[in-house]
Amino acid sequence: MGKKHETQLFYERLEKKGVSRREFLKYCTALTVTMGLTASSTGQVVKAIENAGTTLRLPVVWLHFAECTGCSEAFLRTPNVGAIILETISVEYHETIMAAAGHQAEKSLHDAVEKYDGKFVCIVEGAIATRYNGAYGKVANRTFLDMAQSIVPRAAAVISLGSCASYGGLPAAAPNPGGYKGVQDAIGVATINIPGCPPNPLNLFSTIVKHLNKEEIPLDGQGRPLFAYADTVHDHCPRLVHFEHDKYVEEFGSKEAEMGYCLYKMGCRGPETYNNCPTAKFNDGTSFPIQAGHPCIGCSEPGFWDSMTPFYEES
Ligand code: FSX
Ligand code: SF4
Ligand code: F3S
Repeated sequence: MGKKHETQLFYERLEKKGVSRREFLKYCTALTVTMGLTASSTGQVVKAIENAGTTLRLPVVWLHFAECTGCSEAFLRTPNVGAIILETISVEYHETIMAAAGHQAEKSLHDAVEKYDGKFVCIVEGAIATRYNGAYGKVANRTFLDMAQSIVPRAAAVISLGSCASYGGLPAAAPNPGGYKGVQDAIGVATINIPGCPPNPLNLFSTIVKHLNKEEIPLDGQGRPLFAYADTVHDHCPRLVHFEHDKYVEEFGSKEAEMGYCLYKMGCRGPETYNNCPTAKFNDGTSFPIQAGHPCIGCSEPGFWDSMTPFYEES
């Protein structure tokens, strides 16, 4: 089959999932911006995705450990981005969206790892119990720890999606009786971390596109891609003007202080949280917590359930 025909079929498949070619291009532009590239690079991004959607279909093994599945939800509830991701990669195993169950599902996992040994991308959601030989978390009577130790090192790249897989997240919150940890800490394999509770699907997709393009993905000291996590939420917050205003009013004691729109006094952790929420936004670029009136709770920072609480109190 000719390349041109393949590309046409790719767009037809997207169309069937409700994503028009025009919308596809719109998302490619959003991705390009998220990746910190100039608009002139959009063509390259389009090509990479087209290529992946036609000839390549990057094999992905998606593991679920201890988590709430909010990370999968975040991308499945962004239907167009979700559809494009699913047309670009080939998900060989994903407990939430696969049709197979029981022994059949276990066989799919085993077969995928054998068939794509050293070639698949492993996306992990959720933390891993490490105490008592991992007894606190199992799938199909196998501990998360054992699964991770045998599957993760065989991947070409490992993406820890969400704060649980990245740093332990909620399952690792004190007192953490099961000794939950993020993937890297639990098994000592380097991971690309895309934290957030939930993380932004655009950041996942941008990472996948960079991987497809064989680009280097510079990370910060916490394993997060710098294209998404170099700045704090506060740096680009739409309420920033009121933050300064608030400080000013505080100093001069005006009544307006209580009416300030900055959520700092409600415990906003934007100034200490690295994430691109104000620019990438969620739900197809609709909004993000602070825009919706909720303070940032620092959900992309390691150990935030312990270090950022009590929420709603000024730090
Ligand atoms: Fe954790 Fe994701 Fe928070 Fe939930 O899988 S990052 S609890 S949004 O679902 O892992
Ligand atoms: Fe900073 Fe939060 Fe205030 Fe925004 S709402 S300006 S992130 S403190
Ligand atoms: Fe999380 Fe704060 Fe963004 S709570 S979603 S990092 S605004």
